[in-house]
Amino acid sequence: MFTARTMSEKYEANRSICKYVHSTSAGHEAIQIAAGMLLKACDYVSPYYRDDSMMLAMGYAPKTLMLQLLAKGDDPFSGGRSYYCHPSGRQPGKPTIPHQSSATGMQVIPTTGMAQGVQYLENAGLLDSTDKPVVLCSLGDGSVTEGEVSEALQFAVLKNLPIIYLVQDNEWGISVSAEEARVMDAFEYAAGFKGLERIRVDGSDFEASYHAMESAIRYVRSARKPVLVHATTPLLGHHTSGVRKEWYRTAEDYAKHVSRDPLPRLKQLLADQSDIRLIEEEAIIEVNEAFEEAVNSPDPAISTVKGHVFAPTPVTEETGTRTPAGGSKVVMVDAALHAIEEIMSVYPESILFGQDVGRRLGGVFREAATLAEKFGDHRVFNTAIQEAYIIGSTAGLSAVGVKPIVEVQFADYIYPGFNQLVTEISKSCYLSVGKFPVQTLIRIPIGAYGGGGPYHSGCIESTLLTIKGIKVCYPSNAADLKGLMKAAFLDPNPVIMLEHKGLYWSKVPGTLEAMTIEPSSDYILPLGKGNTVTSADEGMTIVTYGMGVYWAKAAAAKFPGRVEIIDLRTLYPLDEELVFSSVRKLGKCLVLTEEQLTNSFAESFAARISKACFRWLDAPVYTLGALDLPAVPLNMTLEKEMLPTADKVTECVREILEF
Ligand SMILES: Cc1ncc(C[n+]2csc(CCOP(=O)(O)OP(=O)(O)O)c2C)c(N)n1
Repeated sequence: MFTARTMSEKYEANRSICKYVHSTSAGHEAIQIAAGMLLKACDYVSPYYRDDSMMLAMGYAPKTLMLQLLAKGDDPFSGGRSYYCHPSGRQPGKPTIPHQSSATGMQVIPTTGMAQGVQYLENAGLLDSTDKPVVLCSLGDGSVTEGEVSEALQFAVLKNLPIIYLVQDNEWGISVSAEEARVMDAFEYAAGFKGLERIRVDGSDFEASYHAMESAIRYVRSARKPVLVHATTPLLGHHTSGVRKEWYRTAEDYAKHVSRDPLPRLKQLLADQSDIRLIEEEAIIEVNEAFEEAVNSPDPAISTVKGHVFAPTPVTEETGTRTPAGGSKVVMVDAALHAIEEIMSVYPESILFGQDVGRRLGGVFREAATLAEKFGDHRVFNTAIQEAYIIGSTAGLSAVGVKPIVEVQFADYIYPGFNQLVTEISKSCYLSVGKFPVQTLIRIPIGAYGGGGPYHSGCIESTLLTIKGIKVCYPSNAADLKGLMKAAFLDPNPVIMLEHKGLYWSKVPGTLEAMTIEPSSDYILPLGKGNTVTSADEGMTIVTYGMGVYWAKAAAAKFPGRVEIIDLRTLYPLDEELVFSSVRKLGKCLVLTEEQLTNSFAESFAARISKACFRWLDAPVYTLGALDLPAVPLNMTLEKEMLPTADKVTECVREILEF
């Protein structure tokens, strides 16, 4: 405790050196040290940004923490990419810590996902630990009021997950006081989650904290059920080095907190037993030396800046049999279903969940039908309407070694889960310098057809493609979907599979070719390889994907031999070379999308094509997409008016060819 406090004071005394924003545990030490001491190497923990005492108690050296404080190259957590006390680690002999973001409360879903993963592995006999792991999720009281926290708590009690939620309540959320933010504290709030055991403790009293954490951890380790520990603590430091306490706290408030300082209390407790002065002197020497070494440690090499956006994927070549002799045709929805079935029969660590994908319905498009019967309800199951949990939990599942496949029911409903995708999943690999890539496969039915209406027909690819650190597939036929699904599953990174509902059954006129001979179970199609659907020696290129492929084919039929169609199949990574070489050959190009056009992926790619192919172009690079409306209208005539059609594409192609 004294070491932690000395570190905090050292940082404060050296503000010009400690220039990156940081928070310290000053005031919170007792409960954090108790928690850190009691965790075992088999456990999992998400410390929050104020948990440096917990880190010390788990055995991390002051210097290790200081390397991150100063954003140094040797910072083992993030290589100088993230703030103080944003750890991540898989160190032998210590609990596993997945990537920690700065977003308050957002770690609660991924951390609950870890407990879900532990439970799955344990029940499936796949856990490689003789001890029963527990998961600890640490957070401040100000974060408990966030919506996503309730999704996680609900899931934890529903499934009886082995997790301890440790809420450190200092009654402040920066300058927002407890009275301003809530009518109940975390302990009272937890009472609403049936089955969540609760413990209230004075988190500034080390003995009481130790006993509380010990009983919480013992309970979770044996009962395999969740518990919430509500620890009251004073806040003795600043909110962060950048948001100073004197800006928003009164002298009376601060004095009240100081009167509950855990350090003098612990000293009093140990007065007869230890030579406290000696311990303190040693701590001061250690902190000073560590600080000096950390200060003198080199900054990260500039060349590291682009590293670890993704973990390397083992799938780089197209392999297996795409068109088996004597094979039969399959519609896209069944190709997807069969791909998942084949994956799940080979990988016992794979699970599938989402709304309505369980036994009763097997997906609202029957895209998961029969899977629960085949693999059991523990591997294929329904969730509540919790897109944040469905997406965000996969970060935790992946961290413990489960391979999740999840589904968002309609593309329009990605948004409640979007935060987890951006905040937690996309950044995990980069900010943990490759230690925690998130292996997740997120299936999302997408697109419009025949009166699907608003909220059920939207496209989201441009929004997704603004996120760095995820991959996005958008296949247009059954064989591609099946092959890409396999590659996506084997990819150690987050992959989103956009599955066009209008192509699922080839019922939309002109989309029969979305049905293909079903590839063999060994067929794998790597991400990032486009397909030349029709070739031409003169004329123009249409670059498209998804439903656009069928509009393009219908239009191309009117200009035989003059239109080369490239189906991108994957939007990130993108087969730019295939596109550029086609456009350089033909000199004219249309980028066609189902999305509203302005500021879309299509527009941005068109600009890149213009730049890369400028000297070969005989016309501007055209784009065609939907009208810029906020939603796809329900009425089918209006829908048709909004979206591209084969006729609209034909007109555009004529104009380009005549240019
Ligand atoms: C989602 C999100 N919104 C806002 C912030 C900015 N912010 C950082 S810390 C903080 C207060 C958090 O309070 P609490 O959870 O009680 O933790 P404490 O800092 O008091 O220990 C806020 C609003 C953030 N990091 N994340």
